[in-house]
Amino acid sequence: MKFAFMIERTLVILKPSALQRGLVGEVTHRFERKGLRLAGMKMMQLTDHLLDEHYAHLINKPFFQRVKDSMMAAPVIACCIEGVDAVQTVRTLAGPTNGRLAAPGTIRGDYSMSVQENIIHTSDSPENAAVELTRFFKPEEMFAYKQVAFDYLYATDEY
Ligand code: IDP
Ligand code: MG
Repeated sequence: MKFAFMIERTLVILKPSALQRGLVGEVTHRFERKGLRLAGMKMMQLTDHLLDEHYAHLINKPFFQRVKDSMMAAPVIACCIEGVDAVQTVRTLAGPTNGRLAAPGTIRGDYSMSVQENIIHTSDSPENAAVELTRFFKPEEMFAYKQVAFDYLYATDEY
């Protein structure tokens, strides 16, 4: 049988805005309830150097330094989240960049009034997810274990 979907891992960062507004539990809860598996989670203080790499695609934007400063204003929680099509599923749960335009029911739509202060980072492709997870996690900080509900989350042709 040819499988159409892949179990993927993606990087989620709960930004300083999530920590300062007390939303860590609420946001994490949404991923758990969806059925995604938490493979890694840690608090860390981001640095200018790490953000130069992480936000390299924004380097010529006028707001580049401001976005980096915002990401360093408090610690963040980095999460490795796994599931079938996890990259796109997590992007869909997050909603578009601008919290004011994000639909209710999405994380940004429910908790953000801002383009910059938009609660979470999510990897935008499986290729970038792999690069970003390597940047933020050591291999031993990402855990493989069987989710007890796995057989009730997917059909056998979905992974
Ligand atoms: P994404 O987080 O939805 O993938 P990106 O375009 O990758 O969006 O931008 C990364 C982050 O940079 C955004 O989440 C947001 O915090 C910030 N950002 C993006 N565009 C703007 C802008 O026009 N003004 C201020 N901040 C921005
Ligand atoms: Mg992005």
